[in-house]
Amino acid sequence: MSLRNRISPENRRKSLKNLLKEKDLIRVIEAHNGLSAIVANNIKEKIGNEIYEFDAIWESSLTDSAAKGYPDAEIIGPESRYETIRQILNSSHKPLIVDGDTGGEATNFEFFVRTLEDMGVSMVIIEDKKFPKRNSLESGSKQTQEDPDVFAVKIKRGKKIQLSQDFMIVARIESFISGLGLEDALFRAKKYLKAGADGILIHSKIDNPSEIFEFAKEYQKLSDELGFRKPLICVPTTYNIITEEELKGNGFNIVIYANQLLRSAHKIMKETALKILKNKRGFEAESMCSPVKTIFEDVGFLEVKKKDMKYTKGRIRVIIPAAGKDPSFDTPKSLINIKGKPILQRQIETLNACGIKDITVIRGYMKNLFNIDGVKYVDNEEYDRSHILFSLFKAEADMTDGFIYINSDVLFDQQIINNLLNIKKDIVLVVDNSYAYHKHDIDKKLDLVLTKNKPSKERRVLHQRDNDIVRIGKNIDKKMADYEYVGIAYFSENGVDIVRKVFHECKKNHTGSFQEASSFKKASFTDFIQEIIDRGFKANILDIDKGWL
Ligand code: SPV
Ligand code: MG
Repeated sequence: MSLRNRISPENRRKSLKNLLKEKDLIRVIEAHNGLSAIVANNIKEKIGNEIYEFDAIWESSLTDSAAKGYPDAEIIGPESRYETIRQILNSSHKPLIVDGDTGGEATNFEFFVRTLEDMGVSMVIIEDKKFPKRNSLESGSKQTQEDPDVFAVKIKRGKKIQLSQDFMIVARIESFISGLGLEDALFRAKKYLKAGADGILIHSKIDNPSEIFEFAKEYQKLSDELGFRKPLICVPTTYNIITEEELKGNGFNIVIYANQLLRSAHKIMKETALKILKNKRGFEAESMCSPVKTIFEDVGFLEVKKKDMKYTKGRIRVIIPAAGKDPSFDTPKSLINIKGKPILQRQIETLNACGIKDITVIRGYMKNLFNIDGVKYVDNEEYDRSHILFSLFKAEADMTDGFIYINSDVLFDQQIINNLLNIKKDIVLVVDNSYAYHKHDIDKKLDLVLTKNKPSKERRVLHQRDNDIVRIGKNIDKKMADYEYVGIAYFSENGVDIVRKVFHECKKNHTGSFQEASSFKKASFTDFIQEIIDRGFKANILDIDKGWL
């Protein structure tokens, strides 16, 4: 089943009538399951300036039965046929014509019509044989035609029971198959059309089109006599030499290629099995097979994979702004070696260990030194005139499904990232209050945080998850502050909507100093969070106790 070919039953049902109005000849191919329907639906060929494709699909009794390993003799019951029909409908958007065999007894046919109509089938074709019929193509098989009056009543009752105007019931005449000939075929055609049939399928199993052409000529005369002309259909399996142009020229409106997909699959299946047997391995058979990837592509498995990647938490992207120049160092801070490895390398390894592979690094100052693999680089050419917020938004395209923000100079444990991903909040900043125990030794200006609820005095009560930030910045009094911001934050998909909205509004309208920064362009990440809070959005905390540097 493919989720690509979506069409409502109503729209699909009426599409065949619309096509009949637009085109002289409708080209129909058989399908017997979901996969063959995908092929029938999608196959296209450009010839000259025109794209050729099949207009509709035929759900054949021969191929449905054969695909299930049964003879075509009305052995497969309606429920089994509905299952095949469902597979075809689920895998295509084209109109479907169902081979209704004899339609069974008239009451059975009424139920069949209603079900097909509801499913979105456009047309059912029933053949005027006695139940249970035998396939028409095998010479010498018993072919008993139904009494034309009994068959006409079946058509009448089917037409009466259908609900929509779009559904069509076509009568298939088997007089050439049973040996009764042209006269009988025309007699029946008149009766069935008068009973309300929406078209006639004239069947033949000889190897040339003479029978159907003779019928077509007389069919035109009959139509003139009746004052209306309903579509004329044929199934050129045995007289396959005939071209579509010739059929059109002889007045045919629909051509059904009734069994070729099943027969070709069957042939190549046998050859493939034989190749494997002979060679005692699969290698020699490979060129006869579709690559697994092509099957995955056709049945929509690659889309499943894509969605898994998109919606799985492990696929969250990390953005690390690393463009700035710290006056205390002569290389980008990201690339400073800690015990023989650059900080960025260590960050990547920890994130990879958490299952996070999508990492964007924004570089600016000495950007050519960034040659660590496994990340995507985005550049901030204005790194010396801007600050972290400006850099961060250079990676705006990567924020879409939510992201984790990480400062370029912070090292952290895997556990912090795992805990962060488990918080169901839109904006979360990782904070630590252990700085309080050594704040007197620190003279650096820290990013401090005031929260709505105070940290617990009991140091074992960690990971406060429902606590909002009230203030954040470097100018908060150390004695008053509740936490230090660690340099790691999480934004959900909603959180991204918020930050995008606030950023673009400020970028457009803000003038002068911005929170603790001299201008919006020079804003730090914490200035931006304070702006978000001031605008009434919530920024939560993840309270940790060490595990970072
Ligand atoms: C089918 O495809 O099942 C048909 C056409 O009914 S034929 O096999 O030629 O009878
Ligand atoms: Mg059939």
